[in-house]
Amino acid sequence: SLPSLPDRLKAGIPALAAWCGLPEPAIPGVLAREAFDAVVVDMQHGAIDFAATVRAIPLIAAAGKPAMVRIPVGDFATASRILDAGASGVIAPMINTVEDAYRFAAVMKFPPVGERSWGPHGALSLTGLQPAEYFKIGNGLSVALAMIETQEALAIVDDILAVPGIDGIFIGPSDLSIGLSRGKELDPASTAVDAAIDHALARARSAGKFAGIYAATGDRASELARKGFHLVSIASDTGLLRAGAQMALKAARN
Ligand code: 3PY
Ligand code: MG
Repeated sequence: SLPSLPDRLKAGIPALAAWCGLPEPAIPGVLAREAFDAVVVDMQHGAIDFAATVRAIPLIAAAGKPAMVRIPVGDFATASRILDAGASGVIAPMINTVEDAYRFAAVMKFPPVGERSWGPHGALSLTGLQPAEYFKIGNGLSVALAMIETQEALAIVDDILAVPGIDGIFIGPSDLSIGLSRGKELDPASTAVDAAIDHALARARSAGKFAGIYAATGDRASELARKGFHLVSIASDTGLLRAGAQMALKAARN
């Protein structure tokens, strides 16, 4: 059976996720065996395609970890297919209007909440559930996280959080930094971004929904986790490879 991502996010200890974009399903499979609480496959900025993402999901699940996928901007049809494959969560980038949030929720949840179409073949084999059972509890098995990463989204974060079927938000500090500075800088830990992060986190918590955020390093993740996030991503596959290579080279040349 699949580990429950909603239960893990409610645990009171932030879930720490690996972030993978290299076009090879074995990489999330390998990282899932480390002490991460979840693994995210990034189809927005990663080079990984749909077929490889779908192959990564059972590898992550086999390590006992929930698989999450970030879809490309506006590619809501893919969100549904990712759930069919057995993912436990989908992160949708650039949710900037209430309409975007409704469209995302629609593909993530079966009626009466949304309009998700039936066909969860991979999810049935991973969960071991019968179709009728999966239909009954499916909406609660996975989480829909709407990315808040623009000034527009920040201004309507309460409205996005209020959309039925949206389980929470996921903050993108880099795009937020670009947006809040009106294109003048990229500083995902600026004072302005930090204020926006605190605001969005507080709104999500007061709505009783989940809040996640992207961190590029373990140190930043530790700072953000202490603020009360349910989910913090740390360390991309590329970043880990480069850091590991640099560490080994440094040691070898010492
Ligand atoms: C951002 O910081 O904008 C993100 O989308 C995280 O990858
Ligand atoms: Mg972004």
